[in-house]
Amino acid sequence: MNELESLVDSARRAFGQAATPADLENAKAQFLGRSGRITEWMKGLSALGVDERKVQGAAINLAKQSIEQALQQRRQALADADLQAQLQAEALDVTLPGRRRGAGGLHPVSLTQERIEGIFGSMGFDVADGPEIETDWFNFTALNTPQDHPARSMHDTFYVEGGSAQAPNLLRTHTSPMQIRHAVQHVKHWRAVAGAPDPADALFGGPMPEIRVIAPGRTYRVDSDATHSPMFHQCEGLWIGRSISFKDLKFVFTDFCRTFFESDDLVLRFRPSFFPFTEPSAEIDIQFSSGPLAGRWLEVAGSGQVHPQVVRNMGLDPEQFIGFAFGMGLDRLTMLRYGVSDLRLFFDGDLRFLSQFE
Ligand code: 2U9
Repeated sequence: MNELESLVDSARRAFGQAATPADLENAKAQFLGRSGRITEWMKGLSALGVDERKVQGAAINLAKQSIEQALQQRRQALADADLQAQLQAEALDVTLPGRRRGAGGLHPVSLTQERIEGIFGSMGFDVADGPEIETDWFNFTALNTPQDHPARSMHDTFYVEGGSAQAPNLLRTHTSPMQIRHAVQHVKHWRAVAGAPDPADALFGGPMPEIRVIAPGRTYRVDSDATHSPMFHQCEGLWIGRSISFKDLKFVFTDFCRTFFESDDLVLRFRPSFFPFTEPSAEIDIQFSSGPLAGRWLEVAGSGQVHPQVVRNMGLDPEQFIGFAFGMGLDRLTMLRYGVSDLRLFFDGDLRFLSQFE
């Protein structure tokens, strides 16, 4: 091996030992740089005669080309290794299960509503759903709530555009208007089936089926604190027939509460009260015998025998048709069932809270 060949050989080895592109560029400078080994050889040419210079010059050029080729190969090898390392580091495991979006779930108040619909459905109640913007007639007048009743005041009721000064439109303050709508439809329907005029008793060519309905849904009042929200949820119930009495109310509501709270030894207390649409009226309290709320009386609903004027407003004769009604707050029932202490949690939309009910 002559000297130039061993120079190429040592360049190849130096390049091979360079572990990074920076090392490689340093090694390159030793051989191809301005004061590198090849440049030294070139400088040596000037001392030679013409013929010898030609031969030696060609040999140096060949050596230079070999070194440049070795450099290029090493550069490529380092770049390839770098790419491989990068690919390795970013490797995807295509066998891993994908990250899915959560399937979502029902809001706790909706869970309560579905549960209530199921329980009353099993007792033969229809479920009525209808407008949240109501007329003064269905929200107040038909429910025997007189013009000057405090519940109509601007402080309680959200009034909306439409209607007249005497009969404004409003956001329903309870779901009872839906029950009036349902009852009126029911009576009209069975009158049409019977094809007969009044009086109601003789109409139906057989008895008119009883009115048995619940109306769950959103309701609105001007009120906002830890236990009141301007939008809240109610479920009201109505059972009208020829001899539906307070004892039926007691049986139905006791059965409902025991099923809803999954507690067979839960007891009820009916406390005299007043509502314009029922007479007599009662608040309903419940008491658990075990669990965190055991021994305390908790108010869960209002109720009563439907006022004769309200029966008349359904298109029925109160001498012949009678029954009971009740109303309860779905938000409060949900708080009691799940032990939630602040009503506002239901409406903040915080998934850390809501996802616990999925
Ligand atoms: C018709 C006739 C009568 C529904 C009733 C209550 C008593 C009552 C409140 C309980 C909690 C509303 O959400 S709450 O504040 N409701 O106390 N509601 S009797 O009476 C009716 C309904 C429809 C045709």
